[in-house]
Amino acid sequence: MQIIRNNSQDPISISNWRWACFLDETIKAFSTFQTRPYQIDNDFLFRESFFGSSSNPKKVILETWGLKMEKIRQARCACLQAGEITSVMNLVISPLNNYDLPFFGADFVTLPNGHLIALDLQPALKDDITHTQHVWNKLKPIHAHWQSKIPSGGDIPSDARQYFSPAFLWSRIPLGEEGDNLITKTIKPAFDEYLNCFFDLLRDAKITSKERSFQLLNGQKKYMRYRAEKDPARGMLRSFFGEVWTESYINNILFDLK
Ligand code: DBV
Repeated sequence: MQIIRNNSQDPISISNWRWACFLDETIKAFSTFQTRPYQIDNDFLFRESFFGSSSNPKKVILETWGLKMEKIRQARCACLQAGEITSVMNLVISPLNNYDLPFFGADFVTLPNGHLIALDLQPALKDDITHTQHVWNKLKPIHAHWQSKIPSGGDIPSDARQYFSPAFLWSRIPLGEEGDNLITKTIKPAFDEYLNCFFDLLRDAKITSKERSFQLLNGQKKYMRYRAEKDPARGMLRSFFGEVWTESYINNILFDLK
């Protein structure tokens, strides 16, 4: 059945997409606000392809959800399912630069070798206490509670550290029942608390001075440039959808603040 998505707020319709309840929670959190679709070409709203051997081709589907609203420049989610196992949710909520707010970043990735969980309220200005203190005071105790229940994710690329807060929830979890339980009983409630924390900050955020908004814009652009250059999914997306489409997707949709 041909899936037609005409705008970024149309529901995601990937059957057996592992992370559906996380995006549903995000959509519910936005439902109390006036939101509008984010302009995304059809080529990136829905994309389907096949991979694997010609005798036994497997389907890969990618759909992009998105919106914008007062205080939020772009909220978008890359939703991918490739075959039975590989399942990705890459969610980034980007505030407008005239509010002293962090990015909401969730990178949930299931690959044949396990689940990767990266969740954070990521600073645009990490070394600026005005930008970080009101966030970390709230988030650190939440992080301490949930990180203690899951295995560590191990090292992260050193040049990426400046884009994560001290409350970065980071884990690598094995596939299988044990992993499924951890995702349901620990990752989901943790995600809900990080999301609530972000929306509390969003409601309280007051518009900043012009001078401050320039500082925030520079920090946001640095983050976006880093993520576009170092996107760990580049190889995978190119293998599924080709180089041209992938570079346009990464630079003009996912990390489009240059
Ligand atoms: N990561 C993305 C987008 C994805 C995506 C847009 C559409 O930014 C998926 C998909 N992330 C993805 C995949 C992997 C990772 C890894 C497929 C696994 C790569 C592999 O193991 O083959 C958080 N994502 C990671 C890693 C981290 C993050 C730390 C592991 C290290 C790595 O492989 O690089 N969030 C991610 C990240 C930053 C961030 C790298 C950087 C600032 O904010």
